[in-house]
Amino acid sequence: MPASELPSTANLRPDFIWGVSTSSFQIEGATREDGRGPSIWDVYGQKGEIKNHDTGDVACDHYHRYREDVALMKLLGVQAYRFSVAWPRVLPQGRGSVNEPGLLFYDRLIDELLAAGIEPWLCLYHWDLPQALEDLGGWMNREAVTWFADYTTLIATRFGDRVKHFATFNEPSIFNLFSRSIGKRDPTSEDNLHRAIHHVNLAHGAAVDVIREKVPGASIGCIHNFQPCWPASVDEADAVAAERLGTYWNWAFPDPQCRGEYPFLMRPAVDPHVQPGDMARICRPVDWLGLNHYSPVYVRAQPNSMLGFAFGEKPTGVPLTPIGWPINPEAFRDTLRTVHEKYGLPIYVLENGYGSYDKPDETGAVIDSERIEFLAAYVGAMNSAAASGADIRGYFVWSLLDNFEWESGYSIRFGLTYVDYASLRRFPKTSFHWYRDLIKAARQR
Ligand code: GCO
Repeated sequence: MPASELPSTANLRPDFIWGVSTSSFQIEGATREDGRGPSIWDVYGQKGEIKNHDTGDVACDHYHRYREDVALMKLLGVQAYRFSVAWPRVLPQGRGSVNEPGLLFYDRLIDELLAAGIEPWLCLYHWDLPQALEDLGGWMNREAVTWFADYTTLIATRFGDRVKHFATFNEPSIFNLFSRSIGKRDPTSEDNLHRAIHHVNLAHGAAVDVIREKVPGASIGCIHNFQPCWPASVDEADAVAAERLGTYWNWAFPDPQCRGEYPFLMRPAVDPHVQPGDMARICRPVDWLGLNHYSPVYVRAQPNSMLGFAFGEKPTGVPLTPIGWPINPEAFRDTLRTVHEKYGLPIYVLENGYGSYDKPDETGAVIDSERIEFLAAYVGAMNSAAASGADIRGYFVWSLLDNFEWESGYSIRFGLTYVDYASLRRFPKTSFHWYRDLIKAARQR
């Protein structure tokens, strides 16, 4: 599809929501300002382990530039903005004393969004666990359920008068499967993995109950990364590894949260951590499923590793983004259909985007036609999924801004807006203008 052409959105609901997404650690900076405590990603970055020794200390300086960023969202014409609260900014030790300046930042951000006519979608946890809680075992400690419920009480009580859309977690499967690399700890045992998975599911259920009690009319969900896991070869061992990873990547959280049971494949390993009544504590009624999707995952068997898998080679000829992620809009369409059929809940696509190494041209413009082609193809695929009955209610691009891309630091750019990290100036890319035109056209239908 030529970059300038807009995909069809004819099968999307008239009240479909167009948005953009970010997360606290990836854009805020000000990691040591106004009483914020350290998170596990601050500590990990201070060890120099992240590419180019990058850290989240400054990031996009959103903490000071949030008004400018809300103005960018208004220019885009988005109806909603998904952000996350940095737990250690409001509870520096993760529990106990509250940091008022931290709460005031989110008050200001939420008020600025509402004044701009943009709906705040608040995610409670996007990976920046307070280090003080990690030191007590983090998600491997069942106490984390209480810590998270208390944190949720603080947030729901403070912001529930203005925020009505809450996500408990961002991508619980991803931070459980891969966060073991944080701090380069030796891969922890599979038993610890299943312990953490279960406690995060319990924390989700506890948070849903808190929000239901504190915020009348709240709309609550959890944001999952759903991506098909395919064997990298025809070897049976790779097929087994792909099936195993797919279970943990896609179903280890939505199954207990929405169906009250773990997938069969993981029950022998997780059951030892399940106490009487736990599954009912986890399976609390939610209003929607958040769906993050980028690409299918190719898997190979890796004996003597946690869960026995590794990422496999992509088959030759598979189109890839500059950062090596397969481009497959049909996989996105099929994933939307599968999730709809499996859970029957409204779906909001809360992350979809294109990672690249964008650079300004000699005129200073950032022309990202490949990102436009990617987004057009994926929006078209989403429209097809809706045509076949998937109840899709929103699409949020990842991301508003170039930002801190975890282990890759600032080397990879996902933004509709280019961030010059030296000056912190923002420059809308051509995809920014394209997305603005898409939203305008879709909303005029
Ligand atoms: C994720 C996270 C985001 C990433 C984005 C690009 O899915 O990993 O939610 O924080 O930055 O997906 O990798």
